[in-house]
Amino acid sequence: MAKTKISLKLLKNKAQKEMLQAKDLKDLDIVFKKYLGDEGEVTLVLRSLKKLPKTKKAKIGKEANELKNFLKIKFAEAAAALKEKAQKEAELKEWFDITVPGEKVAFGHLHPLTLVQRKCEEIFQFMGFSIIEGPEMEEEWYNFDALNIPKNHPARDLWDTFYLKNGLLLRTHTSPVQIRYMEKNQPPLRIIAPGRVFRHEATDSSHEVNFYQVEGLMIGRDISVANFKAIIQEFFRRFFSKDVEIRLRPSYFPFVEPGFEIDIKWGDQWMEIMGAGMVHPNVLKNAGLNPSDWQGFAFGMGLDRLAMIKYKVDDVRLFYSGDLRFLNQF
Ligand code: FA5
Repeated sequence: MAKTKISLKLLKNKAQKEMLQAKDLKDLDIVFKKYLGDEGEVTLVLRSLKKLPKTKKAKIGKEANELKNFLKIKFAEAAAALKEKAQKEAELKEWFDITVPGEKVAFGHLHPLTLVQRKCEEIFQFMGFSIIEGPEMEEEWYNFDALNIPKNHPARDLWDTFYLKNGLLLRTHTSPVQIRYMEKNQPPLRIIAPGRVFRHEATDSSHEVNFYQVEGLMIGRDISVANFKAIIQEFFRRFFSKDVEIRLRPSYFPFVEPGFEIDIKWGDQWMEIMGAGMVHPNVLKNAGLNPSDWQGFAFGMGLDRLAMIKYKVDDVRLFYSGDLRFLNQF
């Protein structure tokens, strides 16, 4: 009996020692089988019990069973520890260097045309103009008739556009906003209306089929061309941060009288930048105002052309190219 007792203790120590030496679950399984498997050392002790006399059987049997249960628990603990270790090692393989500087987030920036539009809005707001919006899909009445361009008027050819199935058209200029605003607001008034316009025309370096304008409208009792000239000169001075050479050239628009165009000196050429004039009495009437009480000027400025001059871009189509080599320069 003394011998069995010693050998049980020995088994316990050996098993525990080997268990701790197991490097992975496979190793551990081998150790497990060595002691608790079918032919394992502890199993064999238990199996040999039946050969022992009754008294010994009970005592050693108890001890051997305790050892078996003890080792089972220890194996389970060892297995759990090895699993955790394996998991940690796997995680470490995915380790990354937190001290490496992060990749810079690439910030986008505003499109040059948006920059120009915002600058215009800022300057005109400073001069007391409100910013108004109108629809890009417009009624024929607002885009043409109300602006003194009835159906068979030849001026409609200048503003050929896209007619939509819903009976509307894509506005060819921002001038319809004049009418929409005067219908609902009494003078004196001072607004600008920036926005996108559309034309059915061949493109070239200064013409696109879709581009941007800023409409301007100032109506009062005695607003004159002199007011227009002063305001627009001040606008250009602020916009280009210097005095620029401009010229007023007589021109014809059905919705103004007199009408003119404004050009800006661009290198050794003149670039046409806007149409303008004194609002035609018929237009005031169409918007519900009495032309003998009110008068004023209106203008329509090409934002793309302004941007071309400001940023020295020689082809308007670049603004719509989506070419990052171009856009990233702003
Ligand atoms: C008009 O559109 C008038 N509504 C302007 C106006 C308003 C006159 C109020 C009088 C009173 P026009 O078609 O000329 O006019 O266009 C005005 C400006 O838009 C031009 O001077 C030019 O700067 C710009 N523009 C015209 N067509 C194009 C185009 N295809 N691509 C880019 N810019 C253009």
